[in-house]
Amino acid sequence: MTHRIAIIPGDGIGTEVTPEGQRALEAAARRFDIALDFETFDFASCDYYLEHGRMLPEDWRHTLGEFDALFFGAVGWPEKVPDHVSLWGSLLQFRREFDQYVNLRPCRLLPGIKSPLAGRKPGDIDFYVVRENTEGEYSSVGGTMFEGTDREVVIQETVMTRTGVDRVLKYAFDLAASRPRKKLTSATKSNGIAITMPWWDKRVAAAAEGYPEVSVDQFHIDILTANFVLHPDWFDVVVASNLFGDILSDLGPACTGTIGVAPSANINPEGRFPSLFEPVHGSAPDIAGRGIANPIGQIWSGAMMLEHLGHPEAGRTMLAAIEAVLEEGDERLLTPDLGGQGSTEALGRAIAERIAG
Ligand code: GGG
Repeated sequence: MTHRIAIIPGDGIGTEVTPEGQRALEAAARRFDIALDFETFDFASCDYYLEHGRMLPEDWRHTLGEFDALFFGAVGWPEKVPDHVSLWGSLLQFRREFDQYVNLRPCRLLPGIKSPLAGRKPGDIDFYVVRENTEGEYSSVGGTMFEGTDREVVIQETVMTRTGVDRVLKYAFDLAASRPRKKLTSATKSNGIAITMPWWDKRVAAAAEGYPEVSVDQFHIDILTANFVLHPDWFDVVVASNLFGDILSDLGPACTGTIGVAPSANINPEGRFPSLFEPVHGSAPDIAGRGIANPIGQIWSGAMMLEHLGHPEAGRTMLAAIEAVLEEGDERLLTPDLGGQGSTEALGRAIAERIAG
């Protein structure tokens, strides 16, 4: 069976790291005899917007819906297109229309990387952020009145549905139950956000009844961010609303040395639509075009994609190759965020060679 993969590089360093992700995937495919068929698209980028007046072609749902998975780079270049236009016009459309309601973001201190948190070593930081990915604070419900006057009013509603929240909680509890520590932490703010968040807490408590083996705690988001920095070893699976999950899944990888290595999977667990795999980092226009972006987040996202497509050994091999190259610590290969002088391509090639075996 051939897996059809749509590659959507997007903007900035997305166009530099996706080829390295593809190189690594091709190496894994050769080694494990997996048939992958790639097609690359130029839409979901600000340059496409400047040419066409929109981020996506009209028939994008049909075009991308035919693929088994989407391999995405990054979106956003605020000097070309306002960020909310580029994000809402592309990535958020994919997540919503393809019902990718779980955003799974591993946060792990890899060997060879120095955590900015004193004394932490690999094994000390190893948890998942499970981010609700289709509703919550990322809502298009709201509006503006009296725009540009002293009476200007701006409203944006948070939208939480029982279906939407319960299904992501189920995913997070299932994940926690499958892990040795069996621990789930919920991100809340029910003291200040006094309608949606107490309700979120109630849905967590209701879901917990089905998982007596999972120990559950919760923190308000403010102290939770502090605890990510002070006690990252406390966490196993952290479940959060869309906005809280977005913040936590940048902070978590920052605690592991660099956001450049962090992967993510935007999953439609039922498999009705293609899932999307992308690094957590954005398009980084400040370093785009210099060939120094870290490709590991993209390559690790490729490993998650192969696991999702039913090839766990290939995924594990890709991650082991990343770890081996990091552990060797050759500064000529490591990108500047890892303390080296290497390039995106040099690091990508080194990892692909390891994957090839
Ligand atoms: N590869 C991730 C990416 O392009 N991120 C851009 C961004 O701003 N994302 C916000 C989000 O994930 O909600």
